[in-house]
Amino acid sequence: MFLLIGCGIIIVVTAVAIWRSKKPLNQILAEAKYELVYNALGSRAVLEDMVMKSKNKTELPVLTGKVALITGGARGIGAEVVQMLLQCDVHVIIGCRNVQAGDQVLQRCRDKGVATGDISVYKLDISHIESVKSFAKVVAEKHPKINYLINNAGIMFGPYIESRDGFESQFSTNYLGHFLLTHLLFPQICAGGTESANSRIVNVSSCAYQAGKINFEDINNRERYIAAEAYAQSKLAQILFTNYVERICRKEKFLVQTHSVHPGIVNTELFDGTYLKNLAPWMPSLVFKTPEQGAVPIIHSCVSPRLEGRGGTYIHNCRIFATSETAKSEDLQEKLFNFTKDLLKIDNFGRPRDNNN
Ligand SMILES: NC(=O)c1ccc[n+]([C@@H]2O[C@H](COP(=O)([O-])OP(=O)(O)OC[C@H]3O[C@@H](n4cnc5c(N)ncnc54)[C@H](OP(=O)(O)O)[C@@H]3O)[C@@H](O)[C@H]2O)c1
Ligand SMILES: *[C@@H]1O[C@H](CO)[C@@H](O)[C@H](O)[C@H]1NC(C)=O
Ligand SMILES: *[C@@H]1O[C@H](CO)[C@@H](O)[C@H](O)[C@H]1NC(C)=O
Ligand SMILES: CC(=O)N[C@H]1CO[C@H](CO)[C@@H](O)[C@@H]1O
Repeated sequence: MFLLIGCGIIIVVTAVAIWRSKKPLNQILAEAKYELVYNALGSRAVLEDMVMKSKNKTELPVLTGKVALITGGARGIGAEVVQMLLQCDVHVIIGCRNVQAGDQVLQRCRDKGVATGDISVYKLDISHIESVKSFAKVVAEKHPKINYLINNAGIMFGPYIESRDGFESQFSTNYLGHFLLTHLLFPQICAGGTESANSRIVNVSSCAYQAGKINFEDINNRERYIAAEAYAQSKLAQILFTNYVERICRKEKFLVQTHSVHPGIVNTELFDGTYLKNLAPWMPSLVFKTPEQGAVPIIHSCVSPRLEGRGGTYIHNCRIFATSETAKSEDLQEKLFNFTKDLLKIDNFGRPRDNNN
């Protein structure tokens, strides 16, 4: 029954997507392929979310004195993550474009009766290199120790736009900016780890990574831009990088571990403007997770004692899931790492000099 409805929706959405785009045939075919793969991945993930509903659980321990940093914490899944961290009595640093919106998150939590925890909000445009640098500088000055870094800010699809630094917007927002932020705050993250509790870097990725490949020849995908392809690339890049950083941490014995998380298919503004939401606006609220449910696996990745010492893993519905061979390829991880260091002109990953590069 579900399968039938699922297939029906996939076909209709794909057909409309093709019909809407008045583009050359090979582009249409490539886009159709992506639409199909995406909708199949998405439907499977929705089903998994339903089947694994009871697994979507996390403890909310008391973590007084711990510090968390989240990008994009002012709305969507991020805002729910902030609330749960406050419930754990964590000090939460929010990096977001609209500082006022960040402050309002605290107010809303207080109104709901969450009396613990505290928030510091600083301005951050993660797609802009200068903004990431000045944000990291302020944070490093004020917070010598960070226990949890949650790389959450993200965008999906949209037309081809380049960031101010000349990178395709999904690549620069979902991946590059977080690479730089992780690099710049690495000393503070290392300082947060202890023998009994590693600091954790949690990357909010997506099951869409499975459709991704890294196009080193044209990293912006400018030659042939397919929004879904670029999103998948950015999410695959995150996972490759998470796994690479885990290897660095184990090799250098840093008290840090890393996780990639797929939050689930979650009803947020991320889907605004997609064919699915235009066609069947009632669908997401019916079958997708709520933002609160999407926050659960992210919190789990930050605080679960069961994950201690089990870094480099991909978490889905609070379970460790195997990733694709592509994501596991150490060669590809290193190639992308080298490539990104060159793009950002970083020659000393994790050891920033005077917090500038
Ligand atoms: N929803 C899903 O089904 C789903 C599935 C898999 C993965 N994810 C991932 O989950 C994460 C959160 O998504 P969401 O569903 O909560 O989306 P959302 O409701 O659209 O929220 C996105 C967040 O990212 C922030 N952001 C976007 N661009 C930014 C920039 N340049 N600088 C700073 N912040 C920026 C936004 O802040 P502003 O208020 O400033 O725009 C907002 O807080 C994303 O990484 C997404 O890829 C979501
Ligand atoms: C998380 O992903 C970003 C890219 O999105 C990367 O720069 C960062 O280093 C990753 N964190 C870890 C621990 O790998
Ligand atoms: C990455 O760079 C290092 C140092 O420059 C080099 O030794 C290594 O071979 C490079 N790896 C790949 C896969 O290109
Ligand atoms: C569907 C489901 O079980 N959702 C739950 C996920 O976990 C959060 C927090 O533990 C609950 O509030 C949800 O109801």
